[in-house]
Amino acid sequence: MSFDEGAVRVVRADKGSVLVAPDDGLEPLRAVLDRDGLAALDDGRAVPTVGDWVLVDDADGEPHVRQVLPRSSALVRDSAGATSREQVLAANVDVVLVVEHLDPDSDLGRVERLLTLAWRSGARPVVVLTKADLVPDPASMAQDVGAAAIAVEVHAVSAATGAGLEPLRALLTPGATLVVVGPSGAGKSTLVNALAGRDVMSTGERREQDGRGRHTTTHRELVPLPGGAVLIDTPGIRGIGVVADEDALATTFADVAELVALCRFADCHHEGEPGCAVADALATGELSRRRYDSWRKLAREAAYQARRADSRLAAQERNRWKKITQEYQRGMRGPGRPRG
Ligand SMILES: Nc1nc2c(ncn2[C@@H]2O[C@H](COP(=O)(O)OP(=O)(O)O)[C@@H](O)[C@H]2O)c(=O)[nH]1
Ligand SMILES: [Mg+2]
Ligand SMILES: [Zn+2]
Repeated sequence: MSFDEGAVRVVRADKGSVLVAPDDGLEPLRAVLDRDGLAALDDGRAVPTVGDWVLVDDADGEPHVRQVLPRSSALVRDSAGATSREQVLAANVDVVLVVEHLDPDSDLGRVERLLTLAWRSGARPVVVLTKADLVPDPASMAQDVGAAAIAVEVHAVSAATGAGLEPLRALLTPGATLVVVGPSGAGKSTLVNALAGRDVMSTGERREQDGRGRHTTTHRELVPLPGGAVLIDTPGIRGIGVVADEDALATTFADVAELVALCRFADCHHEGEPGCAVADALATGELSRRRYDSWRKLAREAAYQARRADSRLAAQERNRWKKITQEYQRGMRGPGRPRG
């Protein structure tokens, strides 16, 4: 087949290569990254990730990724490693399904964290509460979660009974890209299978049957759904880092942001200053201590990452000038002048 005509979608990204889905709907094909694929990282050029649209060149017989097209949205996590780089989890996503189980009890702090990640991506978040069949009153539990998910649809579903899946099916419009994020065991792959109408992903249940490793979903993977939408399944990511973004935080915590705007001092730290609207709301119970703590925690992380990004930027700038200076000095010696 030929890749001449237009972009193809990355179905799965591996080290040094990607699987792409050709338009003809045939089996995905492997394309290697350019030989300078790793150098591209330092260059700030995009390394292809699942959901990316890429141009592939197979003129020399071996398909390789020539270019990653600009992204309409990117789900970015802080990869907190020594390299302190951001990791793009998925690209060109329209809807982020924040998946959380109802049993055991939902972790609201985790939902808030993933909502912040979703808002920052540019995609629209929707909360999906799984395992509704295991609790007596899923509707009221969904309402509680809804209080922590301002301006976001919250749906309680059961993949076991099929209850509550209809509103999610409504999101699967032709051409739409959705991604599921959430802890391991929340039922993400089970949900993907339920929406796909067939077992495309292996789930926790199967793992017990065929006795394979502990985590069944090991790769982020793009699954085509009937009707023309695609869904990206992800493994549960422990301690997912939110990448600094004041706007995303202010959207997730719109209620807190509203209070902050009412504090008497513009630079209020909400630590006992007079006229602090946040403290007042805590005192009356209008703002819960839990939500306040969750907001403070994410805000601190965001501030830390912003500082780290700044120093990273400064280091890059220093390197850039060093290079320019070196090139300039080489230039002074004269280009192409015979040596000695
Ligand atoms: N009762 C019940 N169990 C579910 C539901 N969804 C998922 N599970 C179970 O939860 C476990 C983890 O599911 P899995 O999809 O692998 O979770 P993932 O790690 O988020 O992909 C499996 O044993 C599923 O059968 C549900 O709606 N109801
Ligand atoms: Mg899974
Ligand atoms: Zn205040």
